[in-house]
Amino acid sequence: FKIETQLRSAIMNDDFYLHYQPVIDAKSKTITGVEALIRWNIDGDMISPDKFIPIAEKSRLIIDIGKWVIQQAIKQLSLWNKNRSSPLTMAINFSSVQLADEYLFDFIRDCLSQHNVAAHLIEVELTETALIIEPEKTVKIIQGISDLGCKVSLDDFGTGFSSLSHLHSFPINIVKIDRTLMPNASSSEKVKQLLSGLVLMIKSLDLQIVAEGVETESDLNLCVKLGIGKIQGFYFDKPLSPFDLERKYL
Ligand code: G
Ligand code: G
Ligand code: MN
Ligand code: NA
Repeated sequence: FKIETQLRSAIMNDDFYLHYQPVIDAKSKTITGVEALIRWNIDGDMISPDKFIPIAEKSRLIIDIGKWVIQQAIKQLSLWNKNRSSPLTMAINFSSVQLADEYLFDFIRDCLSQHNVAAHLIEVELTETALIIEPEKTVKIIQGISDLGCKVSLDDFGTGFSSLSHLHSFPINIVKIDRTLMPNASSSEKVKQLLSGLVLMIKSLDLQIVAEGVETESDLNLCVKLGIGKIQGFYFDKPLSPFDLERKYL
């Protein structure tokens, strides 16, 4: 399988890189952190992670790719936080396959200590798909991540397998509301009602909320009105190279 072979050599040759999307405080409109998103070019063409991550998962190459992402993101965060009075947070996407790696905790702990980064600044993003595969085992793993001091985010909430039980049966800290729940010009009042109800519910559980896919000023105003704490989306910026993120935000 060609792309699998290419993935293997990309790991060897250090061909991946990370872009970072700013996460913005809804009230102050200042940056509070970033989400790391992997990028890969072959011969100048960008291959979307939506395309290669599933292949990397099937072949378990995602374990090594994931380690590279963790290491790189923590190193970058350490550099950015050197000169800051309020440290940035770093959200990192995790695949369910990575959770099966028994050395994951040790690896994260070693990276944090090597780069002198506080665990509470790291947000491990999991999707609900990851939670439903082996729930009992997954609760223990998430608890382990929590015990390291890292935060746990439930990503893409409101899509696919969304179940409200996930909000209380897993030790999570943050809910990221999927961009499909952000109203756009053509969406009905019902979408806003749904979002509003969802936000109330998540807040009643004392979980932090990040709204994804905020693309317009009206999305932003709605989020502020609903009391959503943090915003991510094209209204502020797409995922940026470290150079561009520094130039625009730091
Ligand atoms: O950045 P972009 O919209 O292209 O990301 C597409 C998808 O790929 C998103 O669902 C995102 O969560 C996933 N993704 C991006 N980077 C990583 C990564 O480092 N690890 C994993 N497991 N998924 C990632
Ligand atoms: O699944 P996950 O939330 O990890 O995916 C994040 C991806 O969503 C990023 O790769 C980014 O390209 C994409 N994204 C971020 N903000 C927006 C937005 O405002 N609109 C749209 N359509 N996509 C976004
Ligand atoms: Mn994510
Ligand atoms: Na998401």
